[in-house]
Amino acid sequence: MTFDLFDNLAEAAPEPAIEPLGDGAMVLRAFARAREEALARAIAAIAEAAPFRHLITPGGFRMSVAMTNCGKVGWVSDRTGYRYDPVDPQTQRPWPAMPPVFAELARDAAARAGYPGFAPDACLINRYAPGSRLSLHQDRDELDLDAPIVSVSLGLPAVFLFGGLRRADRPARVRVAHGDVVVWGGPSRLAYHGVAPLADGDHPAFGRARLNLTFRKAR
Ligand code: MD6
Ligand code: FE
Repeated sequence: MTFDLFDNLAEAAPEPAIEPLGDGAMVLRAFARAREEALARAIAAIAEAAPFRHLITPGGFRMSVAMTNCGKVGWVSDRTGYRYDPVDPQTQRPWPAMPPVFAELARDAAARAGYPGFAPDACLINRYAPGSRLSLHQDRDELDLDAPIVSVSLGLPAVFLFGGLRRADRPARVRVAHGDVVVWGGPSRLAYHGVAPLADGDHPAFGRARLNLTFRKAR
């Protein structure tokens, strides 16, 4: 047995499992793939109870991304501002509970990225149709900025925009595909980020859509 064999195997690996994105931020390629069917079923059940809707920004614009939530609190926007709300303003009921497969995936991805013990209390579910986009923003409505954010991409691939701590910092463009998980914390926790307009396509499991789950510790 020679060590050359191991060198060759390492070189043949398709791509690194962890791709650094910035200080404290990384992409775990295909990390959610093994749980894709359970995730798809759970999303459908949540959307039955708390339908996807296009929120209005405080400035009065209708968001092109459709959103819903699960967990103890949900992220909502209206003319009065952004907030985490324990009640879905559309149904006047509590948000659906976070399914175990969601919480376990988020915990495992965070641990893999170096953030053990992540216990999210909120999951925002974004649905993108071709052309939908999310402009550069910071996630700063959470009380606990020590906890990371875990972001799961499903369905059509997208270009994730990852900037710096100032809005004017030119963002990197990172392709995120079905099953990829972005973990985001520490010095990057308040980095500006967004999603470029979704290109059209047809995904075998999700059709003409991208779904994104963002897990947070909001309270
Ligand atoms: C999206 N994601 O990927 C929107 N926020 O559809 C986010 O806004 C986001 O992916 C914080 C950390 C990771 C994210
Ligand atoms: Fe965000």
